[in-house]
Amino acid sequence: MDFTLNETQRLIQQTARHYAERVIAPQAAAIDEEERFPADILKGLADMGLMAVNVPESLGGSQAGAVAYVLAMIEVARACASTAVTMAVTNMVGEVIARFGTPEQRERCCPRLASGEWLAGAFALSEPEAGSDPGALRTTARRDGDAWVLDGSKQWITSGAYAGVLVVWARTGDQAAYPGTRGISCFLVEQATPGLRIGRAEDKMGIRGSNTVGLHFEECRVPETALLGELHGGFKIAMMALDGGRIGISAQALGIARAALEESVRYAKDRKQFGRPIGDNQAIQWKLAEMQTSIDAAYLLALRAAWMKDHAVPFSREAAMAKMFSTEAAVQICNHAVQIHGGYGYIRDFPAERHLRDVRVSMIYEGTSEIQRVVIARSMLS
Ligand code: COS
Repeated sequence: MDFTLNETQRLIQQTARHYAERVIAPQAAAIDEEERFPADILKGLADMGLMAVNVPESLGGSQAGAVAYVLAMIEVARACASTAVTMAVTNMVGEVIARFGTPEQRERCCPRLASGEWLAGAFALSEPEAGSDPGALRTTARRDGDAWVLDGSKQWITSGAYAGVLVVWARTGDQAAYPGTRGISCFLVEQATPGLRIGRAEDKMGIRGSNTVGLHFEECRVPETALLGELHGGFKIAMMALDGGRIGISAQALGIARAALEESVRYAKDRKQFGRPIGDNQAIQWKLAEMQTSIDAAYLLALRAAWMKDHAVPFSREAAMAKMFSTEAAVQICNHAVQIHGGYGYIRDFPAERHLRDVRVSMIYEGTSEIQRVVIARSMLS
């Protein structure tokens, strides 16, 4: 087995690391503190091709593959989790449009997302009553002449207030004729479309620099060309996009965990108690050893899922395994990091507390840990 990165992957990793360390990391605490949407940073990421890593070059993307995307995501998340999730969702949106869009949709949206002309894309699937069960969504789209008219509400939408384009799922077939997940379609709605109202930003525990809002569609008219993919075929598009997205979130969690571990190692060497560095104690050593081992295991799971995606091998189960394991390990690692830092882990002078707040949501969004277990077990039993 060859674990060597190819030249493109190495280049993307180095580019992301350099930018993350030089530009993003120094701002991360302020981004969190001020709940600042990192617009300048996102533009910088776009200039380096990191907002459309898996989008074809012909559409302005980097076409560097899923493994390269994982590597970039780890570096960005290691510096700032808020920036990383914004990057993750935008990459997912660009990819879904590149894959399912008409030539016109691809050419209108992908280059704008890739270049940063549109700072972000948004993925509007969840609703107040439809989170883990998106098949229960209630937003509707009805045909009116040559337009679609959307009505309903979405919730937890990352970058909803800043996205140039929002991918929106709505019910196009009535429940009787199209039960369950069958009558759902997918639409591209651009920012400032009349009838689209952006709700208030959520006051979150972590990733406070990312924007999370509700969306309200009130007689929101979009042209018939806004339909993405096949009529009534939207649910599968969401599932396929989330498969890829879950690899990204597993990498985000890994990046945050890496930062927490590196800071823990540094602190264990510097901090003296009872006349010697706390890292001399086995209690600390064991924690560090377990943290490092979990990170390596999570890294291999994420890379395997990404490699399968790059090689067009079905990867839903592996993406779910990577997300479940990486995010749960990362939460534990960030919790250990706070413990190793003692009282200093609980105050804002050190980043350990931010990592713990930031990482927690990774077990929830893009499919909870419980849903990942459902995906894994179903694939085993089917
Ligand atoms: N790729 C392609 N198609 C898929 C798929 C995937 N990964 N997963 C399911 N499908 C298809 C199924 O094959 C089925 O197709 P048919 O209608 O042709 O049989 C259809 O989609 C419905 O699938 P299923 O019956 O399994 O749907 P369920 O409602 O039972 O939901 C889970 C399945 C739980 C996996 C799904 O609802 C899910 O992922 N939930 C979490 C959603 C989520 O991540 N929310 C976060 C939002 S973004 S922050």
